[in-house]
Amino acid sequence: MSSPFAGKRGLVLGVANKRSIAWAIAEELAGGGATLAFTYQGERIEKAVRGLAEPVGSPLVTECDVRSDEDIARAFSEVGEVFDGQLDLLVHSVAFAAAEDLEGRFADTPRDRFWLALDVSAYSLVACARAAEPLMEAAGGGSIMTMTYLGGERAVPHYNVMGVAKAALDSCVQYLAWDLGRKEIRINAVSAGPVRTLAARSIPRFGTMEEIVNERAPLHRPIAAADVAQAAAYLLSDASQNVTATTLYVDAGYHAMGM
Ligand code: NAD
Ligand code: 0WE
Repeated sequence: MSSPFAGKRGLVLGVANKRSIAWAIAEELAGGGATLAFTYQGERIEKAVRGLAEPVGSPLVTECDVRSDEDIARAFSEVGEVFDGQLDLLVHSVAFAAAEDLEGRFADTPRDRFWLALDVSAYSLVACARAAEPLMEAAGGGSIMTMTYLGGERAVPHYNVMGVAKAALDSCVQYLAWDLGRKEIRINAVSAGPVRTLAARSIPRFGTMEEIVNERAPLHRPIAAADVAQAAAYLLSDASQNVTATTLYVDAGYHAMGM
């Protein structure tokens, strides 16, 4: 099984740089023989994403701000063009909350920034799944995965509005699984422990959080993006053909602990 993704066509949302979880997943898929299109948010990171996508032979790198219905429609139409109207795999690895809402009190989150976090981090999955649906149906089915975090199920200090967004995202996975199941489209989530990405490094006290997990998780070790990528690859591959609407934890077992 050296080429589990041979002949598969995928779209990856959420690469910002080489440390992005989305990039680790892309490397795993491309290594398994998949052909991948990429979207990026904003000109600031375009060069980095093009630089990563080119060596893996990507036929498409295009801008997509997930807050924009027009961007999503254009990006998926371009994907349809390069992949003959078909798509097998979709990786959604996108989240955003205003930095000031990831410190201080959740109770102080203003209305506009509450909706911003839910728009980018949860609704975007619904919009992208809907846009992928006809392409995956044409391919005879497909597999979608997204990235979630324990902070959507329990209160993790400072995760705040992102936790509420992940709770919504987790629920979206379940409702989308029901809608898309009849079309042989599966959708699942990977719940990762703290991974040192760009988004993570800018979070105050991220180091302390990693230490807590290393001390309390059954496996007492940190999580690498590559570990997450292998779990994602399983959920995207035919090896998980009867698995949908689930969450796979890649957190060294931390989620099972009560203290
Ligand atoms: P990252 O910063 O590399 O990835 C986040 C991505 O979201 C970036 O590529 C960014 O461009 C994109 N994004 C933000 N706003 C967007 C918008 N409006 N339109 C389009 N794209 C937008 O960080 P990451 O840690 O790789 O995060 C990827 C996913 O993994 C997120 O859903 C995050 O919540 C989740 N996650 C991360 C960790 C962790 O510890 N790093 C743990 C569990 C889950
Ligand atoms: O989902 C995440 C982080 C996502 C994220 C990160 C940022 C940093 C930069 C969303 N929005 C932003 N906005 C920015 O301006 N994780 C699971 C990693 C994470 O973030 C935390 C965590 C963990 C774990 C924030 C507080 C507490 C724990």
